[in-house]
Amino acid sequence: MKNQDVADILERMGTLLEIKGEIVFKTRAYYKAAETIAGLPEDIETVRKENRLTEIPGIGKTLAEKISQYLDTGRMKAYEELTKEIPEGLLEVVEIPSVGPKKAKLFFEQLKVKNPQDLRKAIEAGKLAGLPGIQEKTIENIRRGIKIVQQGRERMHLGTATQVAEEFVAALKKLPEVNEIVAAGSLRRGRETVRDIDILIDSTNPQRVMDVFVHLPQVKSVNAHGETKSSILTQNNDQVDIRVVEPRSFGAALLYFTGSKDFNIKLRQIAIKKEMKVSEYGIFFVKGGRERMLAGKTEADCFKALGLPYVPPEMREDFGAEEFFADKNVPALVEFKDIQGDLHVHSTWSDGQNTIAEMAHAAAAKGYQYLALSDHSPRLRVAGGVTPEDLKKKKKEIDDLNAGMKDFCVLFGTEVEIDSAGNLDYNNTILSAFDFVIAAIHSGFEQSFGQLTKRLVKVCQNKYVHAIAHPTGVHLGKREPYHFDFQEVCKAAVDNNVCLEINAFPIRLDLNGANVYHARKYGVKFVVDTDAHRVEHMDFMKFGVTTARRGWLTKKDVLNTLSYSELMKRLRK
Ligand code: DGT
Ligand code: CA
Repeated sequence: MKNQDVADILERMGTLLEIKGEIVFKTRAYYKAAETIAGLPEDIETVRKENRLTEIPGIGKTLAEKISQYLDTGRMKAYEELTKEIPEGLLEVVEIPSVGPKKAKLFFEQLKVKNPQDLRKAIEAGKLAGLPGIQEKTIENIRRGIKIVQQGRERMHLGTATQVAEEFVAALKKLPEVNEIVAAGSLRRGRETVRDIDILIDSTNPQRVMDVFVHLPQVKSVNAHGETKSSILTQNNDQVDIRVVEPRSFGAALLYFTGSKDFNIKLRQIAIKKEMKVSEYGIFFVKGGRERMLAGKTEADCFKALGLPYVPPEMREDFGAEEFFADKNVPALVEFKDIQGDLHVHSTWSDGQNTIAEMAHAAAAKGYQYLALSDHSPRLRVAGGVTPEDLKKKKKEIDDLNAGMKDFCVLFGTEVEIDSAGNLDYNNTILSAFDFVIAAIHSGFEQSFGQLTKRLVKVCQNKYVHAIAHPTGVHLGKREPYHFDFQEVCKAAVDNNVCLEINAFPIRLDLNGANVYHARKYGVKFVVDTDAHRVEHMDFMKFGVTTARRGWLTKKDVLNTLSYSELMKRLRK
């Protein structure tokens, strides 16, 4: 399907036109078309073949011609013409936090900035100071933004890493020479971002595995092609390393290459005390310069040989390690199968792409018992928040739908905006009508530490609020978390019976594993939600569960592991 490719080029076209200074009407048309095509439930090429492009809302004759040209030739003439005028590198400038199209236009026109490197140089040379509307603080924010983007480029989201790894694992698994194959490293630990993918293989014919690997179609360049180790870059510049090991060492190698480095160091310290040695080849008993192999075939054998219980990969981080090695207690971590529903998804009532019915049927098909349609409130204008009048219609739609569904219930929810003073966007009468209220900050991130803390504490004290959405506001690789007193907010959440969200959307993963680990110690309870804006996004739940496990959560720490009836009892505060 080329839907996403078409959406991407239209989106880029819109941005370039915006930098050029085109009227909003025109740029908006490109953005809108991009969004519609990205969410199109059928293949755009089929639509094109059947001459139905102009039947797509927002696609007129001219746009349809451009799309057809792109589908036929892989190029769009209008786009290429435009990039002669407005350099493509500006698309990256726009992506830098605190920049956006208006400032990109200003820097391009006044300073001939054509890409992020130019912008960095201009900042270093002090050229931004004095430009209209550019304060000292703006320059500082842009400088930080450039750094965040750079770091973001060095690390993939867990979502991307999972997808890339799955492709390589599937391709290599087909080889009869491959016995076992596992993606290790930070990906196996479920870390929020991943620098490179480390794949471990048990095979009797390493040479053949290496040869097939470096010639896979996903490979753009080969960094190393050895007898048992190879490293490549994908077409998207993601690094994938593979290693072939002997069956008798597979478990030890998996343990070693899963890491984390800190966890490995702690294991080694334990081993030394027991006159043992841990390496990627096995666990050895060491005495008088002689070594005897104790374990290595499986990870479980290795832990056992060290006198330790099996530690799930998600727990092998530096946070929590002290606690684990002190009392060697491994809690029964929450599992994907424990999740009974999703409490934060959107529909066409706000900025979602699917109707309530489409979302509900997809959730029911996953085996969930419930789904809360938590659409935005009006204050978030870009997301088309639901007005109080429309809420009545939305409620009616939900009631009608529920009447026709068996063993499944749609909850009437909202993701309500928190204003700069910590007040909510709906009044208490309206709020009291919802089954589920999750409160969220989408603006005013620049407030002081004290203000943000007060704002979040105040929200916890509102008796209609059940949870706080994406509590730190982080956008991985794009925006840093906002700063507030985490402990203070956790305490307020516990005191007022408010959950903190683990938002499973891969660019968020907010709270992250470390946050969750600490919040749990303060007694916080959690909801794990996907923030889905269309049906497929509900698959992100697995990343949320991984994050919950990284924070050592058990089933009872997570609200949406409750059955429908237990959940409803808990929601009536
Ligand atoms: P990443 O790739 O930065 O997201 O994180 P990891 O954890 O995948 O790190 P990576 O790819 O450098 O190495 C994979 C694993 O190999 C790592 O988690 C632990 C192990 N490892 C790598 N270098 C060392 C080392 O110098 N000492 C020890 N003990 N273990 C190491
Ligand atoms: Ca890695």
